[in-house]
Amino acid sequence: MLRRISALVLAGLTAFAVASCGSEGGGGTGGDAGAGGGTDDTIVMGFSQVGAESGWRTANTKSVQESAKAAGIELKFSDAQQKQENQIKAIRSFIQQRVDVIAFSPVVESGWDPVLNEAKNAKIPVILTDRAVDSQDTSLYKSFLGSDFIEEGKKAGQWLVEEYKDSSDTVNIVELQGTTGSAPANDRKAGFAEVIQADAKFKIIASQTGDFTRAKGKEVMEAFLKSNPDIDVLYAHNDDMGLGAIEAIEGAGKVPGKDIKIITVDAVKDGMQALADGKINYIVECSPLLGPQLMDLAKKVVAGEEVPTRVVTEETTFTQEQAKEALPSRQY
Ligand code: GYE
Repeated sequence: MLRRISALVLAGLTAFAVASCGSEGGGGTGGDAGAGGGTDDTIVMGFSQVGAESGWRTANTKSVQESAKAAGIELKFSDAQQKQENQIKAIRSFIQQRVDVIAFSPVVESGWDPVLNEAKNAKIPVILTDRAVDSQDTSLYKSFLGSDFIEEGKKAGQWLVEEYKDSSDTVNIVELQGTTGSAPANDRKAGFAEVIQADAKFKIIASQTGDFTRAKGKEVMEAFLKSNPDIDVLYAHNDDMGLGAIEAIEGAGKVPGKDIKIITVDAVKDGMQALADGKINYIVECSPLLGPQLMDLAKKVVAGEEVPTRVVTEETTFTQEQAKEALPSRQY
């Protein structure tokens, strides 16, 4: 009798395991077969991207799409156009389709617990890519792959401290923040502030969001220039806003890189070109090439292997001279 029961249990378990392996078996019970797409052993990943706001984002999307292909992972890609509600919808739809793994780059940090709990209840693992969430419950995701944005902000501040080390004059700084509530905007601001506050000569006289876009960077910089005649430094949370601001500065008859020194983050090609041309003074690198590492993590997570809860991207910084050297071989 006992034997019969264990045989039955075993058979049941095997059937469950087989179902779980395939793309349709991400943990749901029954339902619309084939919705997950792909053949039985193909991993299906639902990926919710922030949008297409910057050169960084374009390079990141390309990296994710190309790496999925190379890894034989079927990618369901969704563009949220910088809106959290679109990302929540996309994630719900991935859950409904019972994909094997969900990866997403959260546009803002807060407000994810309900939908992440839905994924957890459906037993679909989640990998945070590029940006973090502020959930206290770390069981809601398997891993967070991306940069240390606080560190990036600190590097920007350290360059400034060094640049003005021989002067005691006030340094008037304007700041173009990234998307309000996003991890890179919060952390790049905090890291920078932490370093410069050690010296009272550094003053942030204006700080506003430019939404990580060129157009908004230009618009906000125009307003900054109108209300502040004496700007020494611009700190922009990404290259694109810095590039937009350069147009505003030139439009106001000033010389970017000289009259107003500029620090940005990302190091995408257009930013590096402006750095090499002397219009930007310093760039803190933030790598968008997260695709290969993401696919590795996804394979492990789907196979039930342990993965590190945090994977930090390696990054450097560029001066104008270093940009000239690096430009010819820059991938993005
Ligand atoms: O710096 C910016 C993009 O989240 C690191 O988002 C990313 C940031 C990047 O729009 O250009």
